[in-house]
Amino acid sequence: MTKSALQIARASYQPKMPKSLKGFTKAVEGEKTQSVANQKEIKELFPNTYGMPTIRFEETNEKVEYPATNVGVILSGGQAPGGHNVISGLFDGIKSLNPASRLYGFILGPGGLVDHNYKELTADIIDEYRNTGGFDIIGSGRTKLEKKEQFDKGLEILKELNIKALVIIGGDDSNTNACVLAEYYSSINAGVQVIGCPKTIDGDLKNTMIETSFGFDTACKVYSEVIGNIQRDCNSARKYWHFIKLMGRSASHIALECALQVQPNICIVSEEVEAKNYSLDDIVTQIAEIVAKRAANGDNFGTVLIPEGLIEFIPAMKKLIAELNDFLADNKEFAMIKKSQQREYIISKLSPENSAIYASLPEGVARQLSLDRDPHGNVQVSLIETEKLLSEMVGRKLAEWKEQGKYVGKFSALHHFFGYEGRCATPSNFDADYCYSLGVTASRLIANGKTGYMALVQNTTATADNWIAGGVPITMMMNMEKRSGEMKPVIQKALVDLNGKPFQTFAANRDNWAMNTEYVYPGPIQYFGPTEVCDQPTKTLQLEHCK
Ligand code: FBP
Repeated sequence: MTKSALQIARASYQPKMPKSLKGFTKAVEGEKTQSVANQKEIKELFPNTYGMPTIRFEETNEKVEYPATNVGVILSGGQAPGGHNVISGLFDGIKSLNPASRLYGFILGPGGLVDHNYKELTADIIDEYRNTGGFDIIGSGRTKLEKKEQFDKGLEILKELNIKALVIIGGDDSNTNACVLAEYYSSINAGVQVIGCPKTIDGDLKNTMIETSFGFDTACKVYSEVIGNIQRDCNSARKYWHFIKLMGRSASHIALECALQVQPNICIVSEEVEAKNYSLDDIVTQIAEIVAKRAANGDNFGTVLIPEGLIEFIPAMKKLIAELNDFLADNKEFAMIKKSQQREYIISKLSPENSAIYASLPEGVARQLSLDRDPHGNVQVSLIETEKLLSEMVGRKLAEWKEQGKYVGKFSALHHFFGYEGRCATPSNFDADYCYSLGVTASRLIANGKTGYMALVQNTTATADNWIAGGVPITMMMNMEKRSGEMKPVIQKALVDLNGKPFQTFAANRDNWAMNTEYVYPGPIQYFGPTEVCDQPTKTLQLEHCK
């Protein structure tokens, strides 16, 4: 395989690690834990893995002999930069404790465990993937591990390969499933430990114990580089408004972090939209007002950042989508209606409130809402081109204002969606170091016989030497939520905290950024060079840690 110069140089990068993981370690138990909410229900559902103490690893001079242990690893869900480093850290970690230990990777996600699809990850394979982006070492998948039959089928292959511990690298749902699996294997004395690792570019797997999910750092830096480039182009040509949608599913962490990095003219935060009960028209009016004010200053250009999940957070759109879901699921007649008449048909059938909103939507978006449905009959909101929806509606509003003599300016919009561009990027030094440390930490949790824990690395705004490695019982992060009509135990998702420092900092600056072009151009991620350029964590982490 031909490699780029950066790939070759990166292959020999030695990730920085907490002092406590470099030599011999001992596990120090903290307080016993409770789930964040619904303690009674969670305790009943997880009798074997509930209430365990937190774990912190400390350096020791005492050498302990560890038996050779076979370990399995799974990459679950969407790609996030640094996954390969979790695996290389895990590999080096188990080998450092006993060179006869072996690592097996299950292919294409949790489905690989159920289908007995695996490969042994040997040193030559691991070396090919150190410090690289992507999940291609074993692939990833979104199969949900939730049924007893899947657990039992998985156990067959774990037994056959003599695997004593399984590491599941995933987001909130995958780690919820890891916890259910840990509980089940404990309850039947299967002799298999299960350890989770916090992954997702979305940044929504974080709490009092987990400071950040891996991949968020790199993905945000990649998007910010490109947005910065667009801003420089925008400020050079001074003729376009750029509407930029950013991945992140429900939470707006990515959009907010990018806003803090690049200082755009506008950034919408879904959590604020919901809290303030904004309508689509409120959002459109706010954007149009800024466009008009900038035009009055002669600035017919700007940038708007839009979080992927926005549409679901606009209370009125949520209601419209719910009615459309029910209406289309029960309506046999609809499929018979000619395409050109479907819009009018829907408008005539919806409740007056939703009908008016639907009628106000641009043609393309209205069609997406009525046609693109997932296997459960839901509108696939992620396919809705919110960036086009907003720019079209802003354009219409400005045209009205122009007729009324309230606006004089030119409005020309361009659209972008950044998501996949960042998910497999070469991990930043932060993610390379953080992920490698998470992998080594997972090996230590295994060596100490733990199950139902998530590997954690804290104090991440300090230098890596001073990071703290340990584990948190997954049950501690859980609460009960309604999923597909049923109450289920799940890891609580972290949305943007409107009282938190990152949002507050953005809110304190946004009026200035809207009117005065204060763009920041972060440039590409730097892998080699001074630490203040190469090793900085996200603005979100720095602000949360008050730096
Ligand atoms: P995870 O939550 O599994 O980490 O995935 C994150 C994500 O990148 C979201 O931001 C995005 O909405 C989704 O995956 C896209 O999914 P897919 O890869 O299936 O297109």
